[in-house]
Amino acid sequence: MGRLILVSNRLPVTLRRSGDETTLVRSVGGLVAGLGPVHDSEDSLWIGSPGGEMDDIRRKTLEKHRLIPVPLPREKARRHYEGFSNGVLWPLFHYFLESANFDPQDFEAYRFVNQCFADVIANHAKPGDTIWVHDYHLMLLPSMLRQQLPNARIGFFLHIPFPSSEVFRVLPVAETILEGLLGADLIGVHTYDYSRHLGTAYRRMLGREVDDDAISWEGGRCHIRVFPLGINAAHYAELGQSPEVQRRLRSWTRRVAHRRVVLGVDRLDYSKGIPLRLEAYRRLLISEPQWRKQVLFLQLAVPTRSGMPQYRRLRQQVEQKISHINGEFGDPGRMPVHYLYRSVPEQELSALYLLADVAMVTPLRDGMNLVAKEYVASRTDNTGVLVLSEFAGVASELGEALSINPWDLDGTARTLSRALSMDPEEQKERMSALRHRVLSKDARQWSRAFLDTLSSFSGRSVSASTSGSPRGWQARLHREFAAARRPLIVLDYDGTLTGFAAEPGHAQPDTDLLVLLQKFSKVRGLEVVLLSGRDRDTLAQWFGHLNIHLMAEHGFFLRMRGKEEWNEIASDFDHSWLPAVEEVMISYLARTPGSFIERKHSGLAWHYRKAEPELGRRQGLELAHHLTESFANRPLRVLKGSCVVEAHHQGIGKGWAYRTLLHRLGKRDFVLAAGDDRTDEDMFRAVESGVWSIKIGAGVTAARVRLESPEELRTLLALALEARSRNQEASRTLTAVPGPSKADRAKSAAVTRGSAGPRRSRTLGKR
Ligand code: GDG
Repeated sequence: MGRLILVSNRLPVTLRRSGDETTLVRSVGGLVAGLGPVHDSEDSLWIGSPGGEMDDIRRKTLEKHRLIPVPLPREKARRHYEGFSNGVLWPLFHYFLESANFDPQDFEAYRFVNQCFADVIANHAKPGDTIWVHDYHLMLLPSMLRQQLPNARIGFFLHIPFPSSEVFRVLPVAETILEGLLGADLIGVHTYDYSRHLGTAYRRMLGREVDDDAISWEGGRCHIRVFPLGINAAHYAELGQSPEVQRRLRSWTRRVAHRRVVLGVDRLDYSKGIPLRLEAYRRLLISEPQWRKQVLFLQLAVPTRSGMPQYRRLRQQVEQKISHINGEFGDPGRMPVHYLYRSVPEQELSALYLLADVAMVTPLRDGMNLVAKEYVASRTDNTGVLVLSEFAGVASELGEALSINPWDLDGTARTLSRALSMDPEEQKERMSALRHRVLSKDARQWSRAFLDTLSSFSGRSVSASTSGSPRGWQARLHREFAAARRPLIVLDYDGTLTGFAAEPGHAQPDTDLLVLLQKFSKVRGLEVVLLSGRDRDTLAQWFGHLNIHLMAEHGFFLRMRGKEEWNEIASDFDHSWLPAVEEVMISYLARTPGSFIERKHSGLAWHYRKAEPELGRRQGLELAHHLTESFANRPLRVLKGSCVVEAHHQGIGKGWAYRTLLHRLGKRDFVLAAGDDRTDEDMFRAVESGVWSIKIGAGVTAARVRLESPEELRTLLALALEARSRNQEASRTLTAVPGPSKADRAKSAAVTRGSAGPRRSRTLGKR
């Protein structure tokens, strides 16, 4: 088992130096609250910038706690943190479009810092380690890491919202950010909305298909999943009972002198909605004056990003608002708002959670918000009311809270009044339901769920050619091919032997491919079949001069090598549904600019790869649904491929074609079958064990092995050919040495009979 490498922009501590002594103080914030317990209990390293000067003593102190600093030049670090991360991504992702100030130099620093992280991580990572990158400061890092560590297991978690793609696309470097994330095997977010937004951004901005919540790209598959962060709820419940917290609670209870307490706890950030919350409270005091002497609003605001002008302005604004309210409604010794601008120890926070009759968690936007969960976890006696903004990620989990829209000031004031007057029965009912939810999923479960999912995906998304022992299977395949007497090679064309072109007609074979196929066509005993979804004319035009078999329209037509005519493999199909399906497709053509229909003898295909991606995808889904439902009683099969919806006769498919082919060609002692998309999966499922079924590209597959690209397949084929000619050369010169042993031949022949047999075959050339 490898180690876990946690990566965040800042290390979770601040170093304090007094005299000779260096101590660590844990930082405050949601990310540290979520990951701290993971680091405490795992064999992990945590890599991040130390946020200050570094020397040997500091470095050693950090290393004792398994913390690895990433040294950053000061100006780059400032532009990365204040400039791009918190000056652009933070406001934009929280829907403060006008506060986002994009400066290309800041983005350059962002890129630079992400690269510094990649270099430090690459120096520390060992094979088998899991790298888990956190948050918006490091969104280019997954792909940078993938370049340096192609086989690494890489996860990414975004702690803040991912906005609607309509907002995200405002960002001039939005595409680069999306590309930067693709290097991760798994991207985690807090809510379904964020995952949907992210998927839409990939579709609309990069034109990527998002299939089964995953994006396939040239180097692998990147999954998007929802993992709502939890807290260590048992800890909060216990902490509240400790003598220290109880002492602090008594002291506060004396100070509030029988008033009801409304609590706000936030980093002093504009996303948290503190000024509007205060204004709503003010409106309550105006509209329901009886509360003026009975309520204390206690706002704990933790200093954050105080170097940035926006945050300094926010502080002024909040403090002015508070003095305004206190001036308007306060008496000496009895102010309606009590304000703490500092970070307090955990015991103090716990005492405040216990003290508060009402907690107001009213952000304008928040990725999750852990304060809401901490308040709930602390209320072991099921009293207290949570007032919660509908714009916090946590709102999707905590339905029993009193929900508010923070912009609706009067509505919020009314809800606050309702919270203050709620009878104990209703409080108990709501709070116990909330507690049940918060206690059922803690931070440990969250990290477990993420890491388990990551390990289940990263195995599949790494291609077989780069995982395990790549040379192992390829060398074995070559040996078996070299020794086979009656080999068969079945190849799909588009996406398998060549890449995709925007126009199907533009994907003609290049000379290299034709030369390669020509060489194969001359190998004695070998049968080569091109099994494609394309029509007869195209295949005949491109490959008709080669001495190989051609199968068109997924095997509906067969042209045996050396022959001119095509045969319909089965002629008793009912085609009467074709005109009606075509009519439906024409209606989709009309409302989807850029789409087109391909007419084949055995069916129809509606392509949308040139349409606006999101529109094409939606129409494609709708068309597939429409055809499946409307023609349920007809013998047709609807297939949704990559930017295409196909309707063809039921029963026709590459699996069926493969079986028919074997029947015609007779038993084979070696079979290689390669393809890249869903139609080829039919064939992969139909082949016997022992067959070399090869999936080209990413995605879940039934094939035995995987290669990344058509180029890799071509290389594999060329080397197989070489191995075979070497073998024949050797058997000519070493006439005294017998051919493959009887036993080997028997094993090889078993391939097409459905028995795996031992995979290794001996060859003359290798002896
Ligand atoms: C980001 C996202 C997401 C606060 N004051 C003190 C103190 N805290 C602790 C709280 C809580 C944490 O800080 C704040 O977490 P939040 O989740 O509320 O907010 P962010 O810092 O903005 O966190 C957020 C989070 O990441 C996790 O993914 O939920 O949406 O914005 O744990 O208890 N802790 C101490 N003293 C304080 O004065 N000790």
